[in-house]
Amino acid sequence: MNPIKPADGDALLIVDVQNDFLPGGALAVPEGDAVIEPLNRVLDIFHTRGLPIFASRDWHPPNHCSFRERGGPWPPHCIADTEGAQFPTALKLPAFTAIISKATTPEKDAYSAFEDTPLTMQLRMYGVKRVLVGGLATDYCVLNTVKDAVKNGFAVVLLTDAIRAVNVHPGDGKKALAEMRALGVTEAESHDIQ
Ligand code: VGL
Ligand code: ZN
Repeated sequence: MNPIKPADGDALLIVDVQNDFLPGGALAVPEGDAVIEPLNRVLDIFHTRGLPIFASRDWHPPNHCSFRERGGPWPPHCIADTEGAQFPTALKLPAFTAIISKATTPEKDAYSAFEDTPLTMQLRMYGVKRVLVGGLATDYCVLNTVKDAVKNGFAVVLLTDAIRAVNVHPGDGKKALAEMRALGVTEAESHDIQ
């Protein structure tokens, strides 16, 4: 693979790497914890170069419409200010990481980190042209975040070893990957980021 050398105009965007999406969590993504090591590798590069780092988080109220007791598809997860909503301590986020909270109101869900958040504005303020994306889950929040990134005019590098799928329906992760490929997204592994 071609090496990618992050520089001015690049940002790292980590999607929803939160305790509830890791093994043992309320909405565990199979092998969700496997994204941490590759993300830490890329985090270190961005941190060292002083490049912008964004981390989105699912940040639901306790009565969120996506929860089963309200007829939604998911068990309660990532309730604001709970342990399950925290970033895992193993993920080495620098202090200046810009945190993007999403799906924060009871009546609306949002899979994309761009939906009802200031992310586009903040990326533009930093002069970002390209985002490197990793996180959870490939078939939900990563997919929808990548689609919106492309829609909003950003080039996307998908960190393929730093994503994992829920796969509620077998093959969802592969389908999501194909959908992102069709948008012209570049794929790279964390080791290709230099
Ligand atoms: C997500 C399901 C429900 C995600 C969030 O971050 O991919 N998936 N809420
Ligand atoms: Zn959610």
